[in-house]
Amino acid sequence: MSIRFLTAGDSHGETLVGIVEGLPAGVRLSIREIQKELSRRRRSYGRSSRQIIEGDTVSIVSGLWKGKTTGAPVAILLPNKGRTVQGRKGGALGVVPRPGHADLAGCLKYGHGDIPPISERASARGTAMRVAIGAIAKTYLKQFSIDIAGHVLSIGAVKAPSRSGELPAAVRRRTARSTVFCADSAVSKLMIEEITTARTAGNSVGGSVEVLAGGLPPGLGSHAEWDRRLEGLLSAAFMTIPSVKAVEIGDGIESAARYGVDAHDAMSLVDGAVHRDTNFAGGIEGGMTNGETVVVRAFAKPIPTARRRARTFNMKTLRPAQSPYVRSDVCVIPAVSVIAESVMAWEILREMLDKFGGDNINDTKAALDSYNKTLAERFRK
Ligand code: EPS
Repeated sequence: MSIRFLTAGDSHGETLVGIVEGLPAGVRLSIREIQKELSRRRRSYGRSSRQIIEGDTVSIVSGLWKGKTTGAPVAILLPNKGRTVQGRKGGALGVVPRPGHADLAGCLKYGHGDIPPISERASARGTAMRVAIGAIAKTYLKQFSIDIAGHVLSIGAVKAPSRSGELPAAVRRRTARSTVFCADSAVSKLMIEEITTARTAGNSVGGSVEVLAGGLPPGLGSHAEWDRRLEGLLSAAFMTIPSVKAVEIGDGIESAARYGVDAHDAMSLVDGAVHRDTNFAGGIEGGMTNGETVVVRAFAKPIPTARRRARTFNMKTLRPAQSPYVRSDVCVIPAVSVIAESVMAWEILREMLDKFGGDNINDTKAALDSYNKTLAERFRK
């Protein structure tokens, strides 16, 4: 079966819950590794005081035997410490819909008079569980020597260069030194200034991230049916990250302005292996990985909550109102880079398991080894 996951939980409710089904048995999961990823998501310049309150202490309550996966569903708990916020109980937050949030559309769709039943679930707090599940996916991908790294490409008007030609491990080393997860130290400083400027103005700021997945075998995804094309699956998944409004695969945007042959990655055979000088395609051709690094960029709007209020109305009095404010992040783009890594890890793991199968991880590895052997012989004289 294909892997799948479900999440439940509210921003200020008792706990976030995750259930992952279909993972092959025999892989050791480390709470420490999951915890590390959760703290990367939480700790970057520009986050709100809520992130100091949250410790993100994760536990796995089923699906493991002696620390290794059993093949049964893995259930994850991530309790919230920041359980109270004005508005969960009532007040302006309860009846004044904030532009840019799910508040208005959700209340209209589900027929609620109060906003919290919508805003609590729509909250980006839910991305903590996506990152916990992504950490599990990364642990599986390590078994296949697949590595994923994200970095911040831009914050507001400040831009860093793409790292699409580099190995994920090199990008990870560089971003680890930056409080905004930018791989370029000079640009990193400018990004910090950009966030400080937005904060001083009582505003928020958006930006973009780039995620690289290296070590992928060719042939993940398929050209055979529209809904199996990997570009589509990845774009859809990246677009589910809160605030993300656009996705680019490889040099998609620049390619639109190039002429035919110049927009594609010429190939040659070097000692029986396919070699390319460029990777405009972002590692995907015809809906399938081609063996090059997969490159996805995601563009996120500034988060809608800020000290500077927006014009809206009160759903009870029907009078004009200012959007309510308690606290907020100024910039979540570094966190988006971590969430985006998790999204990429999950999508790639699902494709790997769809192609290579296996109820035990050793079955999956054996199928991958056999495929790799066939490929290695393919263009040998
Ligand atoms: C969020 C509002 C804020 C964010 C939250 C997402 O929470 P609060 O209302 O408690 O200040 O901090 O994000 C997280 C808690 C998180 O862990 O990312 C929202 O409305 O989406």
